[in-house]
Formats: sequence, structure tokens, C-alpha cells
Amino acid sequence: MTPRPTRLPALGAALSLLVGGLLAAAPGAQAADNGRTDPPTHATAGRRTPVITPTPQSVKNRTDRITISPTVTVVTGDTADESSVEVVETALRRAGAKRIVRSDSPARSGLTVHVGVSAALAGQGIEGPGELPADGYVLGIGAGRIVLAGKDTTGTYYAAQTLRQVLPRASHPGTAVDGLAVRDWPGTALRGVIEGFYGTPWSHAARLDQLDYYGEHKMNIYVYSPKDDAYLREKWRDAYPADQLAQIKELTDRAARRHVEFTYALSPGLSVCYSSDADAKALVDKFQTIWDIGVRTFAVPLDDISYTDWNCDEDKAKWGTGGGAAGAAQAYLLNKVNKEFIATHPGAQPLQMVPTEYYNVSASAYKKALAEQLDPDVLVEWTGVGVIAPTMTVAQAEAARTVFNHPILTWDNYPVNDYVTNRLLLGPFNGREKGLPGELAGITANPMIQPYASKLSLYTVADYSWNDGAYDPRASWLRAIDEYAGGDSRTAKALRAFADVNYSSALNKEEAPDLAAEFARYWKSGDAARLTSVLRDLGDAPDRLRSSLPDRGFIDDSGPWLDATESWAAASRTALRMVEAARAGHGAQAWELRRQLPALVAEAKSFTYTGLDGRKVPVLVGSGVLDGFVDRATAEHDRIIGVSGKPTASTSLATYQTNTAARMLDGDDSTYFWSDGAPAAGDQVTVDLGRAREIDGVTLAMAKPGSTGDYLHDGVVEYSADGQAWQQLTAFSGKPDVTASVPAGTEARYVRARATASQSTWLVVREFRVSTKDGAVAGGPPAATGSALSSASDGDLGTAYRAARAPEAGEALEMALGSARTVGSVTVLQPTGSQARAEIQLRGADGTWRTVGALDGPYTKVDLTGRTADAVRLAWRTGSAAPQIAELVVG
Ligand code: LTM
Repeated sequence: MTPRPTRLPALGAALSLLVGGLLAAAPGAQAADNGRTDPPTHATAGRRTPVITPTPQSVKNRTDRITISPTVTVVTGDTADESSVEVVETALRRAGAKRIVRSDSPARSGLTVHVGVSAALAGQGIEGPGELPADGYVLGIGAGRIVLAGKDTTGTYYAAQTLRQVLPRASHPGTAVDGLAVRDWPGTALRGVIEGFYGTPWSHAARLDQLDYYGEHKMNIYVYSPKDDAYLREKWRDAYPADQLAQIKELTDRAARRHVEFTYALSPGLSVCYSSDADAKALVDKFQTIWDIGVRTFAVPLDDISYTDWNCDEDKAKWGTGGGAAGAAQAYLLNKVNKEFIATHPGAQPLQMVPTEYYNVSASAYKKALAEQLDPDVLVEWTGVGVIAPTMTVAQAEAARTVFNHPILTWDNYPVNDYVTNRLLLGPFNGREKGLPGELAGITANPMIQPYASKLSLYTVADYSWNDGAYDPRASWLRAIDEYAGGDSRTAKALRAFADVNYSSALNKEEAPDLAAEFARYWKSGDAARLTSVLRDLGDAPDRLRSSLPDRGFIDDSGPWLDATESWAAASRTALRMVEAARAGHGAQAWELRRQLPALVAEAKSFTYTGLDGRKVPVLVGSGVLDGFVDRATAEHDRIIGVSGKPTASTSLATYQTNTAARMLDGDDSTYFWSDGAPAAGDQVTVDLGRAREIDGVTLAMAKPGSTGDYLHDGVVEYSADGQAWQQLTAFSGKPDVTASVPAGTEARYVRARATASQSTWLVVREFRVSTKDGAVAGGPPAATGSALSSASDGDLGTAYRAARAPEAGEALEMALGSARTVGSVTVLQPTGSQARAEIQLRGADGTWRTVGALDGPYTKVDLTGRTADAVRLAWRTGSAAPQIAELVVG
């Protein structure tokens, strides 16, 4: 393996500029591009520019071409190794070469490929890789030859990876390949992955597959640090069983062939005695067993441990207590390992460590001790500002380097999902400032528990780490999708739709950006045909991926999320059809679809992943977007048929845990809204009735057993028609139960309870009831247990009045309209299975009930030409089944 010294940032930046300027003008070179490659479909004057990933620093087209001859001669030089030659030969065969001959000198006829031979660039007029940083390379195609010239063997391997992407596929020799000069180098020395999450560690097969992927994407480090491998943490002193050691050896060998530093990370912090010679020896001995199988890079992570509790009395006696003592103790142990192991093993790479304070840049006694006492060549890993850093800047990296006084290797907690196991994080690496890689010793990304599904975002990590200057998160992500789909456009489309609904994270705030834009477009334009097609594609995407995605591991990784996507697409399509039916005046059809929705949504929410504690967690896809669309569509349907929406609750206070404001309205006295802090004067809880209604009473039930002081100690109950101008109904003080009487004729849309003084206790509101004159339901038959008469007119089509028995003669369900008003229509919605039969009657000014229609199936709408009435009723017919009414809507 090639040694990779940490590149000095300032030198790195200067070098980048220098090599950019040194690119020699190749004979026949075309106008230089800007260091970016074009998407796969891009063609310039009839030539397709191949996608090279990660995006190279410089690519120049040449006007000449080479031809893949039947026999190709491969000449190897001092930076060639077997891995590079294998990649080159495979690429040549795929491009149509029938025979490959290895030789010491170029062939007189046919194509010659020079692997690791810088001198051969002279024949193409291309500058060699001499000035490039480690891992840099030059690839020249033209002047009758192909030349791969690495700064080192890894550079030549990367030139081979680029050639693999550049050469076309052909079954016969004779393909012409456009001339090209690629001059390329990495943005930072170490680029890769730290398997550092909690949860089921990756399988051996998945790790081997990852190492292949890293090599292909010019990532050169893999840190083996799964939190749940006992031999790395709880049993860190114990030797590996032979079979596990054999697997680590296999990984090490594969990593070497892919030019990846296999880094072995041992985490002794749960039980180590820092001052103990025996423990230092145990650490070094364990490293020795790993060295013996070929590993050359080692780390000691000390994250997620206590540094206020010592594991042995000797440490307390030696260093005392506090962060400074912990820093000194850790430095002592690490320096010992550095001296007794790293320094005594020629070829060992610089030691890496994860500090216990890995997530900020604030000065502390702990960091000061590390900065001053830890050997200067030890690399310090750092997650940025925050454990999951939404953004990372050059200034933060500089601050980290200053406060730790060591080279910084980022442990970037993306796309790791061990803290959100119900999510796949498939969006791009984002929020990392350009220029950052040059400040760092390297970048390691902590991936998801799902190895294959991690590849989309890891592609973008590799792209950013290699060439941050050209990095565009979204464009990189789209290229990742194209590549991962294996070049098939329908599969790529399906993958994009699926990745879109699994997009958001701390780094990518927007969920499902493509789909959200489509929903927004629909609400604006009403273009249902377009949205239908989008949702059909989303619903078909899981099947397409299951049948066509080349990487089968992705399908296993994504199972419940694929199922949920299919179901949410079905629910959304039903919601769309419901809105369209309602808009077209097809009320019965709309109501039919409206009734199907809850089961579809329940199914979409039913898919689970078994989380870290063994419990099943429902997975989320398109959270807030897909369910948001269904909710909005439902509200739109309800609005169209004249239901103004059920009352909603809100508050100015933060919520404690899951005790949301909605619980004030759920009719259940055992649930409650609970604030996450004490109310100040002006804080309020508010009920929105959805439209102005005649109110006739307000009750507030506050506090609860165990929190008897959690009520508004001084406040007022107020109402408003518009949410701006408020009138007081009552003032209260010192009591958790408040009742406000309401003057007759009071109309309000909003009712609130507002604190008039600050207090020290929090607020519990069990129920906030606002009774209205209109919509009040009376009569019978009585409601069955768990149901209520009021559900027939609560603005919530999801609830229903369900009678306890069949009606008796003369029984009716009666709804008050408040004062007499003009009635344009009466709509009666029955839940599925309801067989009720009734006359629909209005009560006129003379107090007489007149029949205006009869129930006719689940959806009945009677249009009236302006009848005046003060009440409406359903007069049950003799022999009717026990009635069920979802909503009685008077328009
Ligand atoms: O980030 C670090 C250094 N340690 C742990 C990781 O093991 C874990 O995967 C991430 C994300 O939950 N958070 C940590 O604190």
C-alpha cells in the first residue's frame, strides 16, 4: 500500500493551483473544460463526453482518436500493480479487444496501453504526474496509445478506474475512442467511510462489496468501527476467534487490492484503566494480531464514553477529576500506543483517535489537555459542530484544528441512520463548504445500517471529497442514481422517485423535493393528469426496482420502505381521484373514495423496521409530503361538500413529549395537552372552530393527578371572529376548572384561554370544550358505547354516530341550525355498512317538519331552492337498521 502522509492544507491548496496551471497543451487539444464532466447524454459536436466519477479536476478533449484493435499490448511501469492492470484489461475486453498481450515494449501495430508509465505521456505531449499530490494521476488517450500515469500506484489505479468509465462497450474490435487528457487529483488525502454506527454491523459480504465500491469511486479509507462488534468495545481485550480474524484478513486483502486503507479501530473506553501498563499492553497486543494479518492503519475511538467516571482508582489517583484529567489520561495511553506500537512498526500509518468531545469546537480543559499532551502526529476525528452537523465550514475546521491542535479527520455523521431507524437517508452529501477538504486530513462518512442503500449518498461523499470545487450536491446525486440504475433509464427514473421520498435529513431539509413540487403544482394548476402520472410512476417504482436494479442488496435493505412507498402512492392517487370527483360534483363517488382512504393510509403506515432495541418501528417515506397531500386532499373534499373542518387546537407554548394540543379536543379526559415550560403572560391555547359559529358555552379542564398545579393560574377566556380582535368572556384565577357562560347570539370562530401573568408551573389542558348552538345534535336512538350523537355533526368525516339499537317508532336525529336560515342543501354521509332508512325533514318558521328527501345509500344530497329552517332531522323509518351517520351537512 502506498503511504499517504497527511497533506498540509496550505500546501495542498497551493499545489492544486500549481498543477492546474501546469496542464500542458496536448497536440490537438480542444478548448479546455472547466474541470466538470457532462452528464451521460451530453454530446459536444457529435461526441459523447463520458461521465467520470468522482468529477475530475481537469478533462480536455483532443481532436485525435485511438482505435481498439483486436490485440492490445499492455506495457507496465513502476506505478502499475496487478489491481490496475486487471481493471485496464477488463475495460479493454469490454471495449471489444479480443486478445491482450503483456509486453515490455510497445507493439509495432495495434493499440498499446501503458499502465504506470509516465514517460509514455511525452508521445502525447501531456505533462506527467510529477507535481501532483498523492493519489493523483494523468490519463492520456491519443497519439495511437493510452497512457495511465499515477503519482503512485494508487494514482495509476485511479487512472484505470477513469479509463474503465471512459471506454465504450463493444462486442467487436474496431471502436474508435475520442482522444482525451485527464489530469486529476484528490481534494483531501483520506476519503472514505467509517462503519461507526450502532445497530447490526454490516455483513462480511456487504463489507467486501463496499470495498469494491470504494475503489471504483476513488475512496481510500474504510474504518472498521461498528459499535455493536463486541470485540471492538465490551471485549476489546479479547483475541478474535479464528473465523472472525480470517474474515478481517479477507477484508484487509480486498481493501489492499482496491487501494483502500483498512483501518482497525479499537474502542477500549468502556473499561480501560488509562494508567495501567497491562491495559496498554492489551491494546498493543490486540493491534499486533491485526498487524499480523496485514492491517497498517489503526484508530482508538473514545467517543460515547464517560469521562467523568474512571474505570479504576489508579486513574483518579494519577490525574484527579474533570475534563482536563480525562484528556491527560487519554493522551497518556495514546502516546504509549503511538510510541510502543506505531513507531515500532515501519509502514504503520499515523494513529487516529476520536476524542470524547468530538462534536464541537468550544475550548475546554479536556481539549486543552489533548491539544498539549497528545503526540502531534495523531489524527483527531471530529463530527463537526453538532453530532449530526447540518453544515460544515472552513472556519469551523480551522477552529477544530486550533482547539485540538492536531490534524483533523472528519467523522461525518451522514448518511448514518442509527438515530432514525425508521428512515432511509438517500439524499446527497450537502451543506459542506467548498474548500473544506483542503483544510482536513480527510473525510470519513458514517453510513446507514443498510450498506447497499448507503451507496447513493456515499457516491456523493466521494464526489465532494475528491473535487469539492466542482461539487454540486443535486447534480452529483442524479449521476449517482444513473450509475446505480446500471444505465437503464426506466430503472433510473424509478430509483429517483424512490430516493426522492427518502431524501430529507439534517443535511437536506426538504423532504421529497420533486414530489412536493408536483403536489404544489397540482394545487396551483389543477393538472390532475400530470399528477396521476407522477403518482403512478411512484407506485410502480418499487416493482421496477425489485425487478431491474442491478444491486440486489439495495432491495433487501429497502424492503419496508419500498412497500410503504407503493402504499402511499396508492393512497395519494385515491386522494387525488377523490378531489377530482368532488370538484366534478360526483359527490357519491368522492365519498366512496373518502371512505377508502383511512384503510389505505393505515396500510401505508403499517410497514415496520425492527429497530435497535428489537422493537418494530413504522417506517417513514415522504413524511409530511405524502401524508400532507392526503390530508390536504381530504380537507379539500370536505370543504367542497360543505364541511368546514373539525375544530383544531393550537398553542403558543412548546409541547412536552407527545402531549400535543390536539389532545385538548379528543373528548378523552385522560389525555391532555402538556406544555414544555411555564406559561408567561400572553401565552395561550386556542380552539379554531373552522368557521364563525354561534357559541353557547366554554369549559376548560386543566391540571391532572400528579400535576395538580399545572393550570393557568391567572387568565382570561376570549373569543374572536377573525383571530385578530378579541372579546373577553370571563377572567379566572386560582382554579383549574373554568366555565364561561356566553351571551346569546355570540358568534365566534376562535376561542382561547390566555395567561395574564407569568407562573412557575407548566400547563396541562385535559379538555377545552366550546359548545355551539348550530350543529347541536339531539334525539335518538342513543349512541353505542364509544360513539356520540355529536359525531353526526362534528365536522369530522372520520367519526360517526353509531346507534346502540334500531330506531323506535317516532324517533329522529335532530340537528339545530341556530337561528332560522336559508338552507340550500342537505347532505347525509353514511359510513360503509350503514343501512339506515329515514326521511330528511326541515323545520320551518311555523314549527312544522316537512319532508324534503329520503336517505338513499351512503351518500345522499338533497338540493333545495332556498328553504328557511331552524333545524333539520332524520326521521327514522319503521324497520330501519340501527343508524350510523358520519356527517349531516347543511349547506
Ligand atoms: O459520532 C460519533 C463519534 N459517535 C456516535 C456514532 O457511533 C453514531 O453512529 C452517531 C449517530 O447516531 N452518533 C454518535 O455520537
